[in-house]
Amino acid sequence: MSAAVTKTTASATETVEQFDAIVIGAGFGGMYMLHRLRGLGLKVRVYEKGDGVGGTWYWNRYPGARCDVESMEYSYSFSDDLQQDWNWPERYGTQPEILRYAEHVADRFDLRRDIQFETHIVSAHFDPAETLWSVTTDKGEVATAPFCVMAVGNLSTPRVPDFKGIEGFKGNWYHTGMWPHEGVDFTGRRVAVIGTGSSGIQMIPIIAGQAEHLHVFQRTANFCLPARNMPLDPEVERSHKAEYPERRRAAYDTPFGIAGYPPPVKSALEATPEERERLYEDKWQEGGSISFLYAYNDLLLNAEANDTAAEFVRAKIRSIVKDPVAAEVLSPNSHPMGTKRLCLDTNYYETYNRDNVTLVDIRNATIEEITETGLLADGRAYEFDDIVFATGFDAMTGAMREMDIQAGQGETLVEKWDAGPRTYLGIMVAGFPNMFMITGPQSPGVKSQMILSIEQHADFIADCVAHMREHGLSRVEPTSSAEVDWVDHVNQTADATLYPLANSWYMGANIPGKPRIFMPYVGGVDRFKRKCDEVVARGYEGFEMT
Ligand code: N01
Repeated sequence: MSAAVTKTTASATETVEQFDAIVIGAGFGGMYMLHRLRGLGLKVRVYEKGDGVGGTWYWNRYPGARCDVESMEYSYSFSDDLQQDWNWPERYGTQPEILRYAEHVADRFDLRRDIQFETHIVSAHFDPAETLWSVTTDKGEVATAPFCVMAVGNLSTPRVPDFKGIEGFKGNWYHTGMWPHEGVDFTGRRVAVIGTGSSGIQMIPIIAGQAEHLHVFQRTANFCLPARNMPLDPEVERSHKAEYPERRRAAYDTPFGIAGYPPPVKSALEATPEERERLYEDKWQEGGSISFLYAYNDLLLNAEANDTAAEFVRAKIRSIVKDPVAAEVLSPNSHPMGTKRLCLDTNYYETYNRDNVTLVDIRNATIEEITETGLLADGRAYEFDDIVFATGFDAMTGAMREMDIQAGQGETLVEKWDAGPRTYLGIMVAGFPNMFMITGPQSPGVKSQMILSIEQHADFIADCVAHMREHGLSRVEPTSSAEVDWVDHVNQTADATLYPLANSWYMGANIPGKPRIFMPYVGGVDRFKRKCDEVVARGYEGFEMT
């Protein structure tokens, strides 16, 4: 049911649009949520900041942007016709291909008619008396609905560090997560890239091929594995498609939500050095990160085991990069391998053998300021035409913390999450009834094949809404004790691994002042899905429905 009512307040007459559900964000999460809720007969409005669908793949248009999950996996499973019809040309999808896919899905399922583009939600307030969420847009429009779903993305709040002097820079500057739609040609230009995470590592080889000179400012060396991208073999595609439904089901029984990799059964420390070398070499040649992390069962649990893999990669770097000083700087030694997101590269280390590329080690120095003509780091002035910030995102909680979210007289979400996110299953927050999150903090989202987790969460949410409607219930909220238990479980699970040892965005460590707490659930998609299924089987255990 939907309607528009006109309210007269002291200051103005405002039209309030009414829906059954409001979804914020039209990336892969918001699109599928819309499809599911509409399937229940609900009148849904999706609000999207961009002027098109696709979320991450709409914004991150930097050169070389490509998914690090294989294209046959990184796609929706909810429609077999869709997955059979769509053809991915390469092993890993490029940003333009994935965006085309998102647009195709939007058209194929007629999603656009319920999406309001170029609209940023600034606040979401819950009225307990009416059991209604009321959202306000940046244009001052107001809409209400009993249910509100945050499909705002985990890496959707780009972070440009507040470098002194940035406003005075006379050249151009860019952030990977806000890339100009028309693209950027760096031919013949003097360019700086700041940051060597997944985004930086993908773009550096391409910018190096265009620029007159490229300086890369590296604060922390990352572990990169070869992607080994290639055209998708038609036979691989055919056999994968023939088994799609079974493969998708099997993916839910794996930690990362990707089937087809036999789970490791042995510790790295049980293998001889020669055995390990052979296995790591095979994985290196195969390309991709899952296969490598699956070499042994304790690479993310035991520091000594991890170091065998880390040393293998460091030796590879030394063998590829000709300048021994640069090789040393590029060799990660401040965190266990895999505790920051592993990067997949194409010619990344080789790029440092080019004459027009200079690596600047800022591990023990900061970028002091951006000047009119470049930047000052470690007391030295550098001059550039263009500066590219590949400095990442206020991850996992950034987009929701930017919004004014409150429910009645209680804490705002920002206050509630002051010491780090607290959720039940990464799907709901106690004290915020009828507000759901897709792949929120404390879910396995970012540690899994995202689209699979998105579908699982959106299905959980849609099924919950359907259950409530069927039983005449209007309000759902996790109990405080279920939330406390889940937060404890998420923390204990992370603490049993090496993950908290890295200063990663998983820990909030890239944002000054952000609480340091490991935010994703690393118990695996398999355990998480089982837990969610049990919760439902036990009548939505841990949720209070009235
Ligand atoms: O961001 P990041 P990203 N001065 O946070 C450095 C996904 N993704 O956009 O490590 C100097 O990883 C920072 O240094 P440090 C993927 O999940 C996926 O690259 O904090 N340097 C780091 O080197 C990924 O993990 C794909 O010491 C500063 C870099 O900037 C996530 O998005 C592709 C700095 C930021 O790295 C984020 O990746 C791209 C400062 N003040 C992204 N501040 C694929 O699917 C930050 N840095 C392949």
